[in-house]
Amino acid sequence: MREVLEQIKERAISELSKLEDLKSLKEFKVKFLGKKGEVTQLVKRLKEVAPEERPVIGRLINEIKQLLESRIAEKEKELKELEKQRRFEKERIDVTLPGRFPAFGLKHPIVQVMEEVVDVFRSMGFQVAEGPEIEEDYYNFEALNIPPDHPARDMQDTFYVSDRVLLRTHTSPVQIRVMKKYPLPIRIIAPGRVYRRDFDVSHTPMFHQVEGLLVDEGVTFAELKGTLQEFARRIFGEETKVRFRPSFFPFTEPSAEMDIGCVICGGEGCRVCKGTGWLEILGCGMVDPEVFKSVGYDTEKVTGYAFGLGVERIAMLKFGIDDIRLFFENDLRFLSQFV
Ligand code: 2U9
Repeated sequence: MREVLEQIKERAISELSKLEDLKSLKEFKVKFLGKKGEVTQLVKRLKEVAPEERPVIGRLINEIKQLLESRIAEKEKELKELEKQRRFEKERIDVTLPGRFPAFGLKHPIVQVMEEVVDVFRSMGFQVAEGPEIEEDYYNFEALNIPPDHPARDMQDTFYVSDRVLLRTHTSPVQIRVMKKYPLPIRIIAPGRVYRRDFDVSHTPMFHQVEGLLVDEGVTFAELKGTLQEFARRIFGEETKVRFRPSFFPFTEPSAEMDIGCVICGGEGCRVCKGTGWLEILGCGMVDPEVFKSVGYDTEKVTGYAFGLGVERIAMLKFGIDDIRLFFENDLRFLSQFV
């Protein structure tokens, strides 16, 4: 029996020294000290031992049990430390590695140009005004001296929601709303999306406009010219030449279009300016008294000027782009060039 005890003790200690993780340590504990464990079983075999030897053997069994328990506790401490080290190794962070760069977004070129245009007019004292994109026929057409049979109202140009409701074809209705709501003087710009049934290299069914309106007593065409000339120089450069040509719009009288010296050929004549040396960039004029009548102004006293430009057209000229549709295809190879 003493030999058996000695063998179990030797084997247990040797097995214990080979353990490498807490799971096998737990199994080891069950194997030797568990209810059916090898050491525990020895107690049951005490019957086989001669009665006078039993106390000695019993003590020996207890000693082995205590020895194993203390060795197991030591081993457990050791393995816990080892597992902690292993986990640290696995979770190690190399703080000297170069960072991963997040993908930066940037503003759409149309937004960039629109903000630039808006900032120029804001610096000249204009305030930004906004209004609904789904408009009533009255604000979009009637109040702007565009009668029911006017070609601009044609189903071919306008997206109708119902008889009386449509997608605004310009931002002018914003300015009608402002004039009806606020006292004089009025000095506003109305940037925003507008909609027309049109689609080719220079037209998309949705595009962006910035319109301006200045109303007071004694406003002159000379002030309009000076303001727009300054605008052109701020957007296209100090040396930019401008010229005004007579035109017609239902809501302005007299009306004009402003050209700038061609930014592509410098006025020599090229494909973009069709050999003229000039590029049309906006329309403008003195607000037609008929428009003032619809908002209840005294047309004997009140005068004002207005202008309108297409943001996509300005962006195309600024960046030298010949197809408006590129702005709306959302191809990152195109968009990421406008940093
Ligand atoms: C009110 C009165 C008058 C705004 C104006 C234009 C001339 C014009 C075009 C530019 C290119 C439209 O986007 S485009 O196709 N606009 O030529 N717009 S005068 O006149 C107004 C606006 C509001 C109350």
